[in-house]
Amino acid sequence: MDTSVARKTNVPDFATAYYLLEGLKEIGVDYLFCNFGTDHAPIIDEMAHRRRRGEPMPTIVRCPHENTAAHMAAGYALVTGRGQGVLVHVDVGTANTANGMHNLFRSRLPVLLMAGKAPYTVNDELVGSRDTYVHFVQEPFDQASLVRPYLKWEWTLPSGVVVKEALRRAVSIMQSEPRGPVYLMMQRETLTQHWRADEIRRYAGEQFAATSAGGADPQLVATLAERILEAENPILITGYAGRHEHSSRAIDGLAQFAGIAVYEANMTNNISHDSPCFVGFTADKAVLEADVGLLVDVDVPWFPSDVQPKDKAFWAHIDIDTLKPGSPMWTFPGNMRMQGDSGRILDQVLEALKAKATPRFKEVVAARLKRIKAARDERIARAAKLAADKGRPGAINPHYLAAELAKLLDDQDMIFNEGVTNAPAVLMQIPRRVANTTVRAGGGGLGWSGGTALGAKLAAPDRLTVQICGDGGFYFGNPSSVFAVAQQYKLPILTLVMDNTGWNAVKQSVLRVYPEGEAKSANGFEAELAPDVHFTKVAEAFGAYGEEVSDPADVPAALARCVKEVRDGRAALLHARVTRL
Ligand SMILES: Cc1ncc(C[n+]2csc(CCOP(=O)(O)OP(=O)(O)O)c2C)c(N)n1
Ligand SMILES: [Mg+2]
Repeated sequence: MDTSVARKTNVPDFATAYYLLEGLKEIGVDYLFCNFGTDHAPIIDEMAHRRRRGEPMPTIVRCPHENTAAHMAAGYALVTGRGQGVLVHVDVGTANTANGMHNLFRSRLPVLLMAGKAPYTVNDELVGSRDTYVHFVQEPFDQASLVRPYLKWEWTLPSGVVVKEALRRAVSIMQSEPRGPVYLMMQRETLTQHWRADEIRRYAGEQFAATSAGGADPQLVATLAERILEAENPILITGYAGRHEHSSRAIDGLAQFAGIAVYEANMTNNISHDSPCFVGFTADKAVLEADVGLLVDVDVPWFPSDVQPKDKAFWAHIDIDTLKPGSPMWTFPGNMRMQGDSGRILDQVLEALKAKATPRFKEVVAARLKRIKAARDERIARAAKLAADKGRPGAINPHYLAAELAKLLDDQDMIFNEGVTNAPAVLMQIPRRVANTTVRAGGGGLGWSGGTALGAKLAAPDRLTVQICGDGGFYFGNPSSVFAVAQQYKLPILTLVMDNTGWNAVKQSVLRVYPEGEAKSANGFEAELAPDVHFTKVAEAFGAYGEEVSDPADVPAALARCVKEVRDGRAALLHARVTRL
């Protein structure tokens, strides 16, 4: 409501929530993924107000579950690099985003999480005072503690007069590398406060750039170039450099110039899998032999319980996040650590190397590239052999299933690989040419792939976005909420459920710790879930296309039908009965 008349001034006067919506749009929040409650009454009223006045505000995407909202923001940020808004209900809605905040934080993806707080007035002193039961029970002492381990910044808006300042601060922090979630809480009485438009400070958008990451100290660069010149077995392991196109190009360029074998560790694909230097997803054997190693934007390059690098090896750690301040324990080697933009740093290294390269170095590199090619050929042959076994009826081989899906995908299509124990088959059988098109979560909170595929689809409508999950992951993802959003907002995604009848990862973990234990003797791994379920019905309930496949012979046609449905605009789910746990 415009109360300027009542206050005898020509300057219009609006509620804080009005400026909040305006400010969000100004900082580049085009979408608000929302799950509403009583705390949002002022915001919902101002949405209608701004709409009536024809004024810009973020597009609202209503998500039946917060898990979908949080992960849609993840998918959108993965594609665009831009954090969006997630608006949830006080402490309870925040709690429901905790799994998502964990995943976004560990994936270094930006998001502005916002929640109301229970009103603080109880006697109707102010507009927005407590007026219902839940307002008396939804006020914990420390609401932010529900997600604090996964935040870069948090604040409770103290007054509407600083709402735009608060948003500027939030966006500067979430967009600065390493990116991640920020959290703003707002009480109803603050959101209903009125302020004259000239009391709200305006900002030029361009004055709030994120902090940009730079290159490295030239002396360290020179030392690393020397090491690479002398190396016999240099390797490079990367996890998330491929989120930036220039880093992907820099890795491939350096690797090809210096004959460096490139391995990928979680979370995305970083260089073209057609690159002559790309050799796979497990560096274990190479780590044992490497004399020079580059860890580039990576969280877990190998498992130290499986493999230890040589004592005399030289490791350069080049990362946007060398310190890993979010991890109490991080012990991977670094004879030098260079924090910054990996693409810029690797370009510096390549330049230094080119200046120093001798004819002898070029000969060594040529020989090394031959060895790398042999390792590549061996890996590709192994993958083909694994895919050739189609499995049996009721036990489709995941390698074959994934290889058949690969035939239907374009280079720009995106895979969200939550295959858990079948994730390696997906990686191996679906080689990607474009960086950042096959993604796993940086975190470990299951239930992310559906929402993330939806958010990516919203950001890239021309791409096919594919959710691949296990039967366990399917449940965690609140699939009814995912398919409801797919239907309501016309975001067709492809869901492939690899159903092995339960939690194979749980069974395998017991076997790793107790290879000959009680659980094994009794064949009691507490891992089986309900048998003979029909996940297609969940999709069908929301107008999506669903198919079940259990005979390997039917896989190619079933996949083709599902992909066609999605490309034609309707979400589809293929429930595949794969090798049982
Ligand atoms: C939110 C959450 N709860 C529990 C786990 C522990 N967990 C890790 S893998 C896994 C089993 C997943 O089952 P499924 O998706 O079917 O994959 P499978 O292990 O069968 O390959 C579980 C329960 C987790 N990672 N995240
Ligand atoms: Mg399973």
